[in-house]
Amino acid sequence: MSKVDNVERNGINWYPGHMAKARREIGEAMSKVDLVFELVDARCPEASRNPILNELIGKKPRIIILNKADLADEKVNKMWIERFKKENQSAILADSVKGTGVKEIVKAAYLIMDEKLKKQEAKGMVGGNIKAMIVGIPNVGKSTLINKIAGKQTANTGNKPGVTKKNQWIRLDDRLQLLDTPGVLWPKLDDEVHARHLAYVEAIKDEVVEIEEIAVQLADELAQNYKKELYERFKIADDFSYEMPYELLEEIGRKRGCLIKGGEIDYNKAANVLIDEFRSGKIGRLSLERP
Ligand SMILES: Nc1nc2c(ncn2[C@@H]2O[C@H](COP(=O)(O)OP(=O)(O)O)[C@@H](O)[C@H]2O)c(=O)[nH]1
Ligand SMILES: [Mg+2]
Repeated sequence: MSKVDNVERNGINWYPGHMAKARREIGEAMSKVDLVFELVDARCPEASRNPILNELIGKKPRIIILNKADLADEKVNKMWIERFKKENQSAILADSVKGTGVKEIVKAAYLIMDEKLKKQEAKGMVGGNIKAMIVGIPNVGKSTLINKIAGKQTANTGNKPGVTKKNQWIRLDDRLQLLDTPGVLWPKLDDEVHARHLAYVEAIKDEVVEIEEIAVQLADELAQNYKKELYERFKIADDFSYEMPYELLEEIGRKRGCLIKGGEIDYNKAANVLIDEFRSGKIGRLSLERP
């Protein structure tokens, strides 16, 4: 995929001007913080990162938060944590809706900022502060996490680029403060497999993807890694096999009575059923990427 394709596939949300604005605004916000929480989707921690952050973050420490861990495969979650540990990268599993992981986030922040706090103390600064911000692509749960932390609805919703609101600090703990507005990075689409994963988890809006094509690929991908869960959910016979990937979506449609006049399969309906049930975790806890 070319750069132009990237932009076009980003469609309504991400024009080059948006990206430039996001970059600039995150860069500015970055100069006010000591620490960055990089929020990614636990189901696809590779696809949901954008390496542009490496440029913006400079030498500041980061903590990777694998959010929506409740929707991802527990075994695979552990594998990702192990992997980041090996790379000396602090990483935490979180469910921002329930608030699971928030305590660990605070703990990890103190651990990573220990040196800075000690230096502050040595200089006689009592109650020195750590300032942090959340950065991530759309739909990873940035606003949900900020709202959970703040305990009220202060975070921006929607997928506006950059850091759009006037800065306010939310107190996480006596010495830890969080910028109330997240940095919104654009989803990176130059890798085809990653772009697909981003579509499954709705980091790319449904309006700008071919929903039936995406569903055919999702069904096929799940059949490879989570056949049991997929077949059980849609009551597909164990011995069902297919040659062309679309035949699996067809079977899902058949099982769910997604039909149009004349008894033919309504692919669009079947696609929406599969994608909705994947996103809501009804098929099971499913990870799209393993380390
Ligand atoms: N299951 C689950 N859903 C989440 C989690 N965090 C956020 N969500 C949902 O994901 C959607 C996008 O969240 P939002 O905070 O708006 O994402 P943002 O675009 O990064 O700010 C919303 O429907 C949230 O309820 C999580 O940890 N687990
Ligand atoms: Mg948001």
